Amino acid sequence: MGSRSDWETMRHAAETLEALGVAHEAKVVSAHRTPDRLYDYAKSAAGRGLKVVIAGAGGAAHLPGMAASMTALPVLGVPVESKALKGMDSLLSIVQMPGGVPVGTLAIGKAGAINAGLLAASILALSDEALGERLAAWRTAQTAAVDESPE
Ligand code: RP5
Repeated sequence: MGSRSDWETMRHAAETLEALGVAHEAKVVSAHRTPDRLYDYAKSAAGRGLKVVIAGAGGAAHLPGMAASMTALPVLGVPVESKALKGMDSLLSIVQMPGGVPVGTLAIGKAGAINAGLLAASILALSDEALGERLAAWRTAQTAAVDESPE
């Protein structure tokens, strides 16, 4: 994520991965304040054994796109809700990538962070049967938890 201030949103991605038993790490890597850290992180990600990158940032949210420009791993972008523009700035910064450098962009805020975790797990489950079963169980539990009655 681009800042420690993004953790309140991005922790939902981490918690989702935790619930599914997916190994992960969480780092602050700013495209603007720590460009060298971003370069090192993106360039070394695949070699360190990472399989998917979830990049959350707000405002002029260049982190996901810049990460995607430096790794062939799938990059999932989470637009963090900004104070000034409610995350519309983050969303548009992340989603409007030029053809050739994809970022899979999720919803603004908590829902996007949760879904980034789920989508990362789905990608990993393509080659991990046990994870696929955990993901299916997670979805079944979610369905069972939805009451039909509103009261
Ligand atoms: C972005 O600027 C970060 O991703 C964060 O969402 C936003 C504000 O950062 P702070 O000023 O709170 O560190 O780079």
